[in-house]
Amino acid sequence: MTGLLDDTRAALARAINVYAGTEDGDRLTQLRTRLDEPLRVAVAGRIKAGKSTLLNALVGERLAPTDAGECTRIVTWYADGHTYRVTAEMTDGEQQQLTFHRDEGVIDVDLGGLPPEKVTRLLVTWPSARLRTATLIDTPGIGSLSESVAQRTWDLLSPSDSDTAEAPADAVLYLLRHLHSHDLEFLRAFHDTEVSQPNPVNAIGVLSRADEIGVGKLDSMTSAGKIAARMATDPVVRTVVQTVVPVAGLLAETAATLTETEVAQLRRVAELPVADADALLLTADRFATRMPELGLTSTEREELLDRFGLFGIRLATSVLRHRVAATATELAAVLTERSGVGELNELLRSLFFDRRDVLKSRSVLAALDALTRASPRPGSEAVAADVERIMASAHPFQELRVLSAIRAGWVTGKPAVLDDLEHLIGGAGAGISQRLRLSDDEGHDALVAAAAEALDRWQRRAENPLTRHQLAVAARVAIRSCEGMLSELGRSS
Ligand SMILES: Nc1nc2c(ncn2[C@@H]2O[C@H](COP(=O)(O)OP(=O)(O)OP(=O)(O)O)[C@@H](O)[C@H]2O)c(=O)[nH]1
Ligand SMILES: [Mg+2]
Repeated sequence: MTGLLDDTRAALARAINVYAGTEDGDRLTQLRTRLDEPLRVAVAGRIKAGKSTLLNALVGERLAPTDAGECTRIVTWYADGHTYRVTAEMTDGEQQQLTFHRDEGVIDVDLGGLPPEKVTRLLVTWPSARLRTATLIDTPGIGSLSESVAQRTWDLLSPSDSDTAEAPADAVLYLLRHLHSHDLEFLRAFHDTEVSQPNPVNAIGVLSRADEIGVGKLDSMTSAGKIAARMATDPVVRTVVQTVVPVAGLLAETAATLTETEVAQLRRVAELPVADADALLLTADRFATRMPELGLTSTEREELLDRFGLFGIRLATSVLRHRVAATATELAAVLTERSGVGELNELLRSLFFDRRDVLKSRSVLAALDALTRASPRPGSEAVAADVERIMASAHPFQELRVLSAIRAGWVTGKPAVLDDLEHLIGGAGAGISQRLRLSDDEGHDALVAAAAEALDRWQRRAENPLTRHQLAVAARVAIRSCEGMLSELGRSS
C-alpha cells in the first residue's frame, strides 16, 4: 500500500515541476500535504436528514450546530488541531478568525456580522482523537434552501468538469431518511469519472433518524435494520453506495454527552407505574404537557425531547425501570449500542480508514488527471501518463474497479460466486478476515488455509474456458488479492 502512496507522490512531484510558477502550482503543493493528512469524510444528505447530529455523535462532542442557525448553511470542516479555533474563509479568499463560546457543551460560533453567503467554509480545529483519524466535513442539506448553498455541497463532493480543482472530500457518508430520487442523482454526481460510471467505493449510505421509523416504537431499530438491508441490496443503490446502515444519530449524540441531571429527570418517568408512563409517552405532545405532578418543568421536558426524541425517552426510561442501567455511564452504553453507531464506526473503519491510502491517492490522482486535461502544458503528458499507469496497474484500484463493475452488473455470475468475489477483493472491508469472511479472532493458520483455498478456487475459475470473459478478468484480480493476503500472512507469521 505504501507503494501506491509513493507512486502517487512521485506523479505529484513531477506535476509540481511541470506546473511550477503557474496558478495551479500552488494548489498542487497543497495536494502534497493532503496525502499526509487524515482522510476527509463529508457528511451529506438532504435538509434535516440529521447530518450535524450524526457528525457530533461520531466525534462524541456537540460541535456542529443542529436545527436552526445560520451556520448550518455553511460547509464546516472539523479537523484535529492543537488549539480550539474557528476560521472563516471568504469568497474573496480572505480568512478571518471567529469567536465562539461553549454553552453546556454546545459550541456556538459568532459570524461577527459576516453574511453566510460570503463565507465559503468554516474551519474548526478541535483537539480530538476522533478527528485525528478523519477530518469530518458537515454540509448544508442538498435539495434545499437557496441554490447557492446547495451548490457549495455539490462543489465539495464533485468538482464540475470545467473546474480543475480536486474534490475536497475523499469519501462521503450519505444520509437518507428514505430513498428519494434526489439522493440517487446526487450520489451519481459525487463519483468521479475514473471508470465513467458511478463508483460506490467511497460512499456509505446511512438510513438516518432510524428511531423515527415505526413511529418511535421500541422495535423501530429492528424495522430500520430491515429497511436498510433492503435498500442495500437495491441494484440502483448498490451502484452508488457500498452499503446502507440504520443509525439513530440523536441517540448516539446524546449518549456520548449524557449528564447525570438528565438521568435523574428520566428516572422520574421510570418510577411511574408502567401504565402511566406508557400513557404519558404516547406522543411528544402528551409528554410535553401532561402530568404536572411529575415534577419536570415544560422547558425540561422540551429539552429531554430535543435530546432523546420520543423513542429515546421510551427506551431510556424502560432501561432505567428494569435496572438494566443505573448511572449515566451505564445508560449511555445501552443507548450507544441501540443507536447503531457502533456498526457505522465498524464500517467506517473497514471501508474507509483501512483503505485511507487508496482513497487519498485516488483523490490526488483524479485531481492530476483533471488538471492535465484542463490545462495541458509542456511536460503535462508525462504526468497524465503517470496517472494512467498508476490507475491501471495499482492492485487496489483494480479491486475497486472490479467492485464497481460487479455493482453495475457488468460482471455476471451466480450470486454466491459474485458474493465470494466481492468479499475477496475487499468489498465488505479491506481487512483479511473480512475478505475471507472469517471472524476477527480467527487464528493465523485458519486465515492462511482459507486464503489458499480461495486462491485455488479462483485460479480454477480463471482457467476454466467456460468462465465468461468479464468474470475471468475479475478472477485474475481476485487471484492477486489472494496472493496479496497470503504474502501478508507469511510476513506476519
Ligand atoms: N428522533 C431523531 N431526531 C433526530 C435524529 N438526528 C437528528 N434529529 C433531529 O432532526 C433535526 C435536524 O437535525 P440536524 O442534525 O440539524 O440535521 P441536518 O441534516 O444537519 O440539518 P441541516 O444542516 O439543516 O440540513 C434536529 O431537530 C435533530 O434533533 C435522530 O437520529 N433521531
Ligand atoms: Mg446541519
